Amino acid sequence: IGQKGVTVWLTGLSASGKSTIACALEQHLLHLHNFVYRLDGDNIRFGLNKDLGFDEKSRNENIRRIGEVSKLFTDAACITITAFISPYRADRQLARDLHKAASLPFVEVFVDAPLAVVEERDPKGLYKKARAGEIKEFTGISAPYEAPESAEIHIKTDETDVEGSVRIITEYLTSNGYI
Ligand code: GGZ
Repeated sequence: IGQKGVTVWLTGLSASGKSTIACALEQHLLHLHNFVYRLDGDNIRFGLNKDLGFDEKSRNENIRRIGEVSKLFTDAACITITAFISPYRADRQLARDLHKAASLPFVEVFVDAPLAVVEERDPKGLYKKARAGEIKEFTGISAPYEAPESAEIHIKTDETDVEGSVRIITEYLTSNGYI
């Protein structure tokens, strides 16, 4: 097989579109006959990381473990797509450094939507609950989101649809020789 691995690290607020883009990207790359694995809350926060909550230390550890796991998948020549808020710059940098130390490529994708937009979307009613104080330390409301300053890819999901987002990421992966 010719495929080399790459980690595609999506970061952004809750309801910014990370999971939707990750699923669509996974499908697209599978159709192109790539090995792909997607890490998200469903297979990580309910399994490996079910001991972790949403305080700052727990999020640090959540992202540290996800960085290590994505490194392993990518080392196994997989296209690894991660979809976590990963709100702290230092945590994303640590995940990037882990890959760098293993000479594995890491592509950070800022899935960007203004707070007003994600709060309006509020598909699970979490922002409403956070505003009411029913959820503590909610990202964007009562916990920080440190936006990337030099992500490889920046997608504004209030201006770009899912297909457009998948195209932007796929073109980046193609032009850099990852797929
Ligand atoms: C942010 C929270 C919180 C708090 C529960 N803050 O939109 P969702 O529901 O389906 O995705 C969010 C998910 C965030 O988990 P991550 O592992 O991506 O977070 S981090 O990278 O910061 O560790 C949201 C839900 O969990 N959720 N409580 N307080 N999001």
